[in-house]
Amino acid sequence: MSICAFPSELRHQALIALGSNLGDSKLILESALDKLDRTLGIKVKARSHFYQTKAVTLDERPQPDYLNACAILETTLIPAALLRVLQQVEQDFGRIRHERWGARTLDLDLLLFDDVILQTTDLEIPHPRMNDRAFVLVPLSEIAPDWIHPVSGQAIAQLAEQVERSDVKKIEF
Ligand code: A4P
Ligand code: MG
Repeated sequence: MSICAFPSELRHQALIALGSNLGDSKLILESALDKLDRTLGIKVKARSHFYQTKAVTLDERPQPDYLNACAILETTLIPAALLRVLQQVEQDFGRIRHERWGARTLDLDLLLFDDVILQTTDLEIPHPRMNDRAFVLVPLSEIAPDWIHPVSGQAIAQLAEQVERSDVKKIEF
């Protein structure tokens, strides 16, 4: 008998972050959301505006601004399977992993999954850096302000109030 902590027939809610700072970022983010919505076992229930954000980098080398957004997914997939789909979509849009935090056509991060807390070699939920990042929390608070972060116990709207947001600008397309 196999034991599965996430029965696949149940619908789960997942929050994801999208980022791009190479290529036609607006087209890439819109197409990625379309592709996810057409994937078996995934529906995009809500998406934020797009935001132009200053790149957060590991060193002093300049990078183009990012376009960032967040989305709520409804899914029958377990977290590991959802991560594999996100990574496949990144690759479909030409993501090449050169260096950590390097410029990229598409980055898809799994932020939260129901109220799951999970740490494996490939996947950590909640995303470990989300609470420090205005480029995540500002779009996320548009679509999921009342979602409670299962580790900090704070709502997304509260977390968003605690970050400096001057480098995050809403884009009206
Ligand atoms: N991984 C573990 N947990 C997760 C998760 N919850 N979601 C693993 C997604 N991936 C997760 O990711 C590295 C590994 O993390 C994966 O193999 C996966 O198994 P990656 O996408 O290959 O590399 P990365 O994105 O360069 O590294 P990292 O550390 O995930 O970077 P972040 O935290 O995603 O930050 N500035 C602005 N303004 N906007 C941005 O979007 N993004 C980054 C990347 C840096 N600066 C930015 C932005
Ligand atoms: Mg990433």
